[in-house]
Amino acid sequence: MTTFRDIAAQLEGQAIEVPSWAYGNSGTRFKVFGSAGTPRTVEEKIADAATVNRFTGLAPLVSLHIPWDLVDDYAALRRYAEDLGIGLGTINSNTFQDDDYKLGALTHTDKRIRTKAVDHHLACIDVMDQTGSRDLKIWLAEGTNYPGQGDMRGRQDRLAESLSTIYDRLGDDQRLVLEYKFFEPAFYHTDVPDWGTSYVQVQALGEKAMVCLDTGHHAPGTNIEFIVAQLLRLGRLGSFDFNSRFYADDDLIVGSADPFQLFRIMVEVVRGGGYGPDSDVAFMLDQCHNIEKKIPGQIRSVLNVQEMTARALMLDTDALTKAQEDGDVLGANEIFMDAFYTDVRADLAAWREERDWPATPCRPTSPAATRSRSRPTASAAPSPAGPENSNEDRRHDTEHRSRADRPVQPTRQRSQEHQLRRRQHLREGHRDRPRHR
Ligand code: RM4
Ligand code: MN
Repeated sequence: MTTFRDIAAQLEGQAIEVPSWAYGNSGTRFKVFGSAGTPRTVEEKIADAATVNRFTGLAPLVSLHIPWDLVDDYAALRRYAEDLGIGLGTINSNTFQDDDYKLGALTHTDKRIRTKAVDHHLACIDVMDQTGSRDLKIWLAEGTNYPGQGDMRGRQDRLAESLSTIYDRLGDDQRLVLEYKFFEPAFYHTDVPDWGTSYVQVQALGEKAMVCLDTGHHAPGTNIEFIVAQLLRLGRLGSFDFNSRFYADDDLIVGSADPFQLFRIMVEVVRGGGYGPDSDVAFMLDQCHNIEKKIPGQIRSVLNVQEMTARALMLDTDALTKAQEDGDVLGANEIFMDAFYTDVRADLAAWREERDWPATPCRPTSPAATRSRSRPTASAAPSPAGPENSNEDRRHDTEHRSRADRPVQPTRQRSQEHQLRRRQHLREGHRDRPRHR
């Protein structure tokens, strides 16, 4: 019987990348609800991401979106993030908010527009050179709404050509990850609708091109863990965009709609070598928090991933393999379910407390932690409900004093050193190891 103590060491190096856009205001197409303390600048988004990391020890990288996170000096932004104890992660391109791209970007029939879209990605790689980011993530809002509207085959060919120009610009330690999504904003056909299409496209590019799996981008009932298993088997699972959905792509908190699905995914990740120091898989959140508090929402999210990872690690794989090979259908399923039903929350909370990472999923700060510790920053001091976006200095957009100007009390030395090692490990992309298993 596996106990929490047996697997605790394996949780030590877990890293989940948080998206800068999770901290900004977002909404549905009906309404965007503003919230007090919402970041006004990239720096403030990074500061919020750093708060999530200080409370969880789980989020050492923040992913940026170009042009939403445009700044003049990315080297300075990198130093700013590093001073707050985190690094800059994946760079996300954007070819979905420009009139020119109404009928396509990388797939457009007009060479001028294709070149413009390719150039945007080359500019993103310039940013990566300065931020030290490993991954360029490409999600395309491309497709058609009506049968006959476009030549689907020709669009695939143009996509391949555009991607190959982008790929050629990548540095040795950089990667391209191609995300797929089965519908929206196009509703008849999508140019990269599924893992198979993404796989075919990245396979043609070379070893530095991988598939990005966004958990929200599948039709209801899709067996996502099978896709995880297949992509790991093929050596092409580059990254996750974690989130939850009930119907369409709604970017809700990962592990909230179906924690069992997240567990099943993590089981296949562990099974396929996608977890741990030898893995190159990036675990990212792609979420928005429209009605809930954003920093606690992100904390809840990374802790959900940690919790399901712990449960997946507790699966008794020897017993499971034996039951599978014995043809013991019910026994195998019971072993699987036993791991899922093992409640690790108290063990995890105690484990985090030992590391000065006091967040718990329901109460970002445990009562014990509140009594015994001073908080990392005055502005991040948790209210009874936990750390929030309630910084006085951000309450009014007209007031320009930035929270970033405030001194940040460093995390405990041990945590910081650990984080630095982990960030370096992530950046290096495990260069010396073979990319494929
Ligand atoms: C897409 C996809 C991408 C995200 C855009 C804004 O649905 O999930 O990852 O960057 O939305
Ligand atoms: Mn995504």
